[in-house]
Amino acid sequence: MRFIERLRKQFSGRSGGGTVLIEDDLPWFDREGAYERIACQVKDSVQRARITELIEQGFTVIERGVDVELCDKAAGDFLSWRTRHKEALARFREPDGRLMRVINLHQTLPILKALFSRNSSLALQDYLFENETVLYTSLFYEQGSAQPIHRDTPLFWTYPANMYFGMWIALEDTDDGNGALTVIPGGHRIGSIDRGGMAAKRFNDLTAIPDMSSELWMDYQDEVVKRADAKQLKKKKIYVKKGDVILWHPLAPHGGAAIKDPTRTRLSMVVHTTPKGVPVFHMDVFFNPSRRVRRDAPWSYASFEGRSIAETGPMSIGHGIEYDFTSLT
Ligand SMILES: O=C(O)CCC(=O)C(=O)O
Ligand SMILES: [Fe+2]
Repeated sequence: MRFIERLRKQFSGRSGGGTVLIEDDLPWFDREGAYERIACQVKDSVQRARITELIEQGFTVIERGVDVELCDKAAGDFLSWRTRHKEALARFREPDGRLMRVINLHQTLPILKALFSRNSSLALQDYLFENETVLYTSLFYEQGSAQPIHRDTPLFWTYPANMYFGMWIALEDTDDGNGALTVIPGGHRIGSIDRGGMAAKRFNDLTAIPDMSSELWMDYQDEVVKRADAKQLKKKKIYVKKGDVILWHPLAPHGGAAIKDPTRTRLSMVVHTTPKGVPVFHMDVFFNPSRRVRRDAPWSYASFEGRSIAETGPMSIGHGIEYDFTSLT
């Protein structure tokens, strides 16, 4: 281990106060007394309605959460980046031609950071997090994801639990042609799932669970969908306009609708937010509830327009594909 890393570890160990277990706590706004507190503290009726929708439905839409001119500028910078790297990007296309989602593109195209820092949904998130909202990671989509319904929690598991929002920003209008974002309203309230028990069916030793296990991912998402079906909850496509922001609850089941017109783009960016200093864990922790973890985030934050952006790594595309992404500037 390099000297500087050793120092950092020692320092964070001291200031972080050792390790903790992640209790399966719901956030304060899902607990008793939340409505009274919100009624008392949030005077703005539009803001209060959004918070109520987020609590009850698992998502809310902030219309014009981002200025449309900024959206056009961000889309323009993405499209010129795509043109600049047309040849290189060809290897990162799915068999149906769609570009794979781009991870942390905001680190290459700074305009994308402004979609976060100038986003009017941040006030609401700061309030619900009871802390400063930070950008943890981002995903940029050229086209609809057509992704099956899922929860993000196995890959965005925080300490304290459920301190995460998905903040989805439309850079174009969405409809059935380009595959709107889909949610299951109420799907965040289907009871707790015995993740440790689920994992024990796949792994004799829970400490052997990797960061990402496709089997466990499927087991968990299948259970989420099964429970939502049992409660007769239905999928709903959320049609939005350029500049609108969809904010989803950490436990909200969501996905991408089928794309009817594969020639269409659906330029959008998802920012995964957390409160500042909160660490985020993956499946090795999510599926092993007795695993102790550090209580503080190991990454540092850069400042951008008065907001904090976690230094969680440079841009990349596709998981586990070896490539020198520094060439795609
Ligand atoms: O944009 C979409 O269609 C889905 C995105 C999503 O599920 C995610 O980024 O977590
Ligand atoms: Fe997701």
